[in-house]
Amino acid sequence: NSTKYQYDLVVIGGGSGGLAAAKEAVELGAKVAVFDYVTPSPRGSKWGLGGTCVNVGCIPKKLMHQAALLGEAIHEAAAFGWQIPGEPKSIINDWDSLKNAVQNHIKSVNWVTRVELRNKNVDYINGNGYFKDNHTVVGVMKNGDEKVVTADKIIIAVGGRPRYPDIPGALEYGITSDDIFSLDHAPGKTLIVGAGYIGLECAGFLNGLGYDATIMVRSIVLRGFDQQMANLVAEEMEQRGVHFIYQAKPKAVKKQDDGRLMVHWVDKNGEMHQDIYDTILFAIGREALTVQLKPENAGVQILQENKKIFAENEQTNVSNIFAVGDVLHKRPELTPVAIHAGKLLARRLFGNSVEQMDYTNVATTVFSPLEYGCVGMGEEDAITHYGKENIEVYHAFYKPTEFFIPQKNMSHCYVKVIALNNADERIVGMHFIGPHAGEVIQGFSAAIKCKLTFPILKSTVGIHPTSAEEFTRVFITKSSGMDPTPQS
Ligand code: FAD
Ligand code: NA7
Repeated sequence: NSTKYQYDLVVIGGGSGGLAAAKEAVELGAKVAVFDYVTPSPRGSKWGLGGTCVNVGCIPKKLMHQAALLGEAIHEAAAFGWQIPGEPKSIINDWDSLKNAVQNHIKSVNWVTRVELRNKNVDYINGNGYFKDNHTVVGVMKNGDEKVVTADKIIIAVGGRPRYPDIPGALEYGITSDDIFSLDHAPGKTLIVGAGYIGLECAGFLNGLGYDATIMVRSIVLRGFDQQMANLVAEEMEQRGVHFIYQAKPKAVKKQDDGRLMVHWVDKNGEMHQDIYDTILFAIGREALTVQLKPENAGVQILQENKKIFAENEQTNVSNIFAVGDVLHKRPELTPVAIHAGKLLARRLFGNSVEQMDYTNVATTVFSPLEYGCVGMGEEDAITHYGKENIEVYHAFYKPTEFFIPQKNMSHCYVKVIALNNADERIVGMHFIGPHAGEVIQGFSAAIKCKLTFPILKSTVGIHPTSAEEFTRVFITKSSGMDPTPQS
């Protein structure tokens, strides 16, 4: 332990990445403090320790997605012989119960997290941290007091918060993912602005819960993802009743006398439109919380374009200051990425490890009503990277067994495998749309790490009857022009 400073390590930000790094460092004998502070959202939402994922991200999102899937299951159950008392409702009766159940789960996680830090002897400081110099962090506490600590090493893990568009009424009347999971009234007819994965997921569960949901798309759906898959996800959502307004930008939000919101928007031809909603949710991307850190006091450089930090091997331009998680430039904004990078960084700093984080081939899933999981490259990226002539795309539409009896729409259940067409036929991308996509794709991401090739995939015996087995059966190449729809 260094004696020059109070702590060996101070972590600013108690979310996925920061907590993982802090817990690992303390296990390795370091003296550690974590600052975590949540500035209330413009609508006043606030939450406890644990960061975005636990409080306003992955966890509440997955729970609301699950609530929506259950609504779907109730309707299907009758086809399987279940007698459901009364008419199945097409809208959730009780938003409050759902919201409270979700919030209670979150509060229990907040509490467990605090206890865990205490048990591990990590000092938790509920203060808004900023740099005084490259070894000193000041935390502004709720009552305005300042707590000053010094540390040998500092990790920035402050994550980000949703952005608002710069249009009249947006900040005043709009909400974001920071508010939806704790909303104290049912959202009603909702406009979701932004067609990234957060926008799609929110629209998907709101529609599944029975609320009228519309997505306003500025350009394309799911930028950065394989566009064929993205469009299949959107088509399926549209068939389930989500409305899409394409090529449009919001211009103003006004509150009417009856409390509802009038949204004005402009289409690609410059024509103005308007409609009335109960809720408007902005999901137009997130902003890293770096400026508030006063990084200039420590000499830490942030990128002008997006306020993120470029940190090769998680080390910033200041040698004793590091960064993990969503604040990192050009790294996937995902919880397991932040956790893994945080752990490995702590092991390098305090445990003589040399293992670096591998940010390639990280699997992810969009929890849209029909889920989309993928690992590796999309078709467009593979073509750009390897050239169209050097890849082969295998694909198939398929029919999940559990969809037959309730006669669910199967037209968007689809798998795609992208492989190199050289000697070893290494697989560079796998894409799956269907039920439980995350569960399906996780194992394949380990296979890709083991350099999975197309012949090995073909020689893998499937598990019948599952949707995942479709990956082992895929044989139709796009270049053959053969019909990829099931022939039986
Ligand atoms: P965070 O978890 O955001 O933690 C940062 C913490 O630092 C916060 O508590 C913040 O309040 C605090 N803080 C900020 N500034 C300061 C300061 N100056 N002083 C003290 N404390 C400060 N990822 C997935 O892998 N799967 C998903 O399904 C998924 N779904 C998501 C759904 C939504 C709606 C959202 C918004 C995100 C989702 N994510 C998902 C992304 C995931 O939540 C993030 O990638 C992850 O939380 C990033 O972790 P982090 O440690 O970088 O930051
Ligand atoms: P993303 O993935 O950055 O997507 C933002 C979406 O919002 C995207 O469809 C954008 O369209 C759209 N957008 C951005 N700015 C505007 C404005 N001003 N008006 C209308 N629409 C806009 O953000 P998410 O919130 O889904 O996710 C945030 C991150 O969390 C994401 O990077 C994940 O990795 C984790 P565009 O395609 O730019 O035209």
